[in-house]
Amino acid sequence: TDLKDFVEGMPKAELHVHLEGCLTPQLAAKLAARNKMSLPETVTKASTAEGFAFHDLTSFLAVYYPAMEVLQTANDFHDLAMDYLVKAHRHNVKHCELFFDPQAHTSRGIPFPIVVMGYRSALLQAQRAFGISASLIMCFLRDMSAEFAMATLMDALPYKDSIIGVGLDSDERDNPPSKFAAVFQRASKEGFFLTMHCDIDQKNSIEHIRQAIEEIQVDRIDHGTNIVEDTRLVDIVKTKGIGLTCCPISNSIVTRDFKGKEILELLRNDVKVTVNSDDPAYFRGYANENVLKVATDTDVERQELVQLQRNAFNISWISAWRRNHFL
Ligand code: ES4
Ligand code: ZN
Repeated sequence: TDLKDFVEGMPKAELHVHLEGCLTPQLAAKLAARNKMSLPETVTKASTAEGFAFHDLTSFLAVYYPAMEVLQTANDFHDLAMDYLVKAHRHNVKHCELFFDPQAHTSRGIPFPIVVMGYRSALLQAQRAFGISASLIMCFLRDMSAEFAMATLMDALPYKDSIIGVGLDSDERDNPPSKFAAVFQRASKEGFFLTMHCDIDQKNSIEHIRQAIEEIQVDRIDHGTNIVEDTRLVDIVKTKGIGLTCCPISNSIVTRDFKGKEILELLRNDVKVTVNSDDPAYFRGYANENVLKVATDTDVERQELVQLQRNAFNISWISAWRRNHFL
């Protein structure tokens, strides 16, 4: 078969997608109208028919957070999640674990339960309608305080039925994993799986990866491809079965390198690397486009494309509920 058909036909799992990164210009306009708001000028300016357009992390974040203003009601969060889940289903995604940023909403006055209940109802509806399995991973904003993160963790305790893990995102510079050691220790004690973004801060990325593995004891690392520079850390992730959730199209824009070489090197070294879409409305690529980028821009073999999806199902938290999660 044609490579594109092969990629589209593969059953897939996505473990690194931000729900707020699924807000398309079209949906933002619809929600703004419904809530009788006007879109911020930065958001309108970055809108194109294919999605939002920008060229680096700073210009991305300058659109990403202001665009979230249109998310006001539980119904808005529901529609955002459903918009992604319908597309994911069309891309043959069978299972997804979706990041969300509650602090980006609670900090502007939206109550935590509104956010989670809206997302949760979409996940349950999609599960009934087309059998896709989906759960939530709550990310803490690393450029905010550890105290705010801890308070947000407390808010999440009644929602363990849909929130299976916690993560860490936003601006990595000067915000190392160690800043949140106590928060992640408590989250682990509560039965949440642990993951963290480690990549964007090139300067300290190896040290951040080391902290995530040795001090936080994460179950996965988001991005993390810079680990290829450190054979000791590569050996540890192999031994512990720690998976990496890589995002080629996102990296090609934010770091100007899609990391295909690193993804392939790690894959061939039996590290559990996976391919994901990160912020598909902003980077303009859902599951198929991201896998296809690796398929066409590297010398990866078809069996290896299958292995990337095997890795994703293997490192997913699909059935491995932690024993103390509901205690
Ligand atoms: C993100 Cl590309 C990127 N970097 C940091 N934080 C994020 N949250 C959503 N997308
Ligand atoms: Zn991400």
